Amino acid sequence: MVLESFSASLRETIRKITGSTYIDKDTVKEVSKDLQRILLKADVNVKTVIQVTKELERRALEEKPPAGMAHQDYMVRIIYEELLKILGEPSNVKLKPQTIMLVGLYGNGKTTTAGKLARFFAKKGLNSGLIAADVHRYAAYDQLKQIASEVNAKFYGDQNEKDPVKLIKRGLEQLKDVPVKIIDTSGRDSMDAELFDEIKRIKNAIAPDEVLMIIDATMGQQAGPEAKAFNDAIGVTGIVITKMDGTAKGGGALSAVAEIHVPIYFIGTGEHMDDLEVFDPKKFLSRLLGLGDLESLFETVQEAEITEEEAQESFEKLMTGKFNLKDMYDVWEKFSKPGLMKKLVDALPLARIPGSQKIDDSKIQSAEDKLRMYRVIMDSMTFEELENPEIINAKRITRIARGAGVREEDVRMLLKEFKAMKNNMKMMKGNRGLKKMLQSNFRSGNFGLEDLGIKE
Ligand SMILES: Nc1nc2c(ncn2[C@@H]2O[C@H](COP(=O)(O)OP(=O)(O)OP(=O)(O)O)[C@@H](O)[C@H]2O)c(=O)[nH]1
Ligand SMILES: [Mg+2]
Repeated sequence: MVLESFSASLRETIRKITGSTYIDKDTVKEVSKDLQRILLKADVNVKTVIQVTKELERRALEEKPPAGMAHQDYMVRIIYEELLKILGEPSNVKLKPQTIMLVGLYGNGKTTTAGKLARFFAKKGLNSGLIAADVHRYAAYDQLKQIASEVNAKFYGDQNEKDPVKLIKRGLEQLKDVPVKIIDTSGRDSMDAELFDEIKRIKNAIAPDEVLMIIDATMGQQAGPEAKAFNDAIGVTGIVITKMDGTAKGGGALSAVAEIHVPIYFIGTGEHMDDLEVFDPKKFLSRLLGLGDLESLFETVQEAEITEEEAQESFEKLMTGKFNLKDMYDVWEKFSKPGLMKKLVDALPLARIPGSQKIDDSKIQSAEDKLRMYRVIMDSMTFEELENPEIINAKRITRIARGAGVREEDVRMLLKEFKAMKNNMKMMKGNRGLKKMLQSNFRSGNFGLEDLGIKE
């Protein structure tokens, strides 16, 4: 994904800051120049780039970091805050029964997004019905029908009906027991009066709860005026920027759209039905900056089907230091899904650690291999051993190693790591304030930069 190279350069800049011994005028200038180059490359408009970097320079030189915060960290925080300003305010669909109308230009991804949204709602326990209201393109009916079956959504369409308003009204009636109704409308080559007339007529007739505009990221800064035109004409409640996976212009589209003050709800990151991400400016940015995003870490854990209760339970066990190998086995089992580790690592606050290396895929691979090996080792332990690892003596180690087909050192390493983890947790236990904060955040899933000391 092109965003990755953007992210890599930003992380490089952050590393430059956290790795420097002190922040002087030269460092500030250099960082500001780096940031200019990175933002321009991401297609953010020149005026915004200059505004951001000027403010960065001013604040970095004039402001004093709050007590206890290193100047380097404060500079990272300023970058974060200034970039956040160009991404707009977070907002999103509500998780309740509703009618959503999708609008946008030809080929921008409306029909695909209809399916992605149905899947998004399904994951939250809400079924969707898709209504094919693109009466102009003959193949549109089949395309949406196929997508609906792929995501297990209900479908309504009528290839003989040429009036979209009549069609939609019948569709809404048919699907009245389905909580979320998503209406796919037709696109045009360019903004024209006919298109606007049609979508205005639909909107007035059915009064949808949400009018989502679907915009292709490859439009870059041009996404701004397009969004403005649609918003002025029919009132847009939220925006989905698609094709963020394939373009260097994503930054241009995001910043230009945010400027017109219509919230960006989602970004599309691929052609598959799962390639839809909730757009949360804070999360998005901390991930780009490599500051770690514990909130999306939490989400990833949830995706791996760990319920909140399970997470809470594991957390409590971890915090009491009373967990045993079996608990660790359960957690690792969930974490050893292919690809999950990479997601987790991407979400962790690694880049903030001065001198830390970017964790590359081969390292992740070897961590995954190691976890897999540990699971094999644990598979050849008895229940008693898993519950009371203290009883594992040299004789037992020999037996376990043989059973798992690994070296005795590997078994010892596993036990050593387990012990270290337990000790760390015990040390944390002594810190009541820290425990309380972590626990309440853990429960609400509400981790943020604040927790990393970036915000006061
Ligand atoms: N890479 C990528 N491709 C996407 C994304 N969203 C949609 N597409 C592709 O873009 C093309 C057009 O998508 P559609 O969903 O048909 O667009 P549309 O707005 O419904 O088009 P019309 O109905 O013709 O106006 C398809 O090939 C999709 O697979 C995305 O987020 N990433
Ligand atoms: Mg379509």
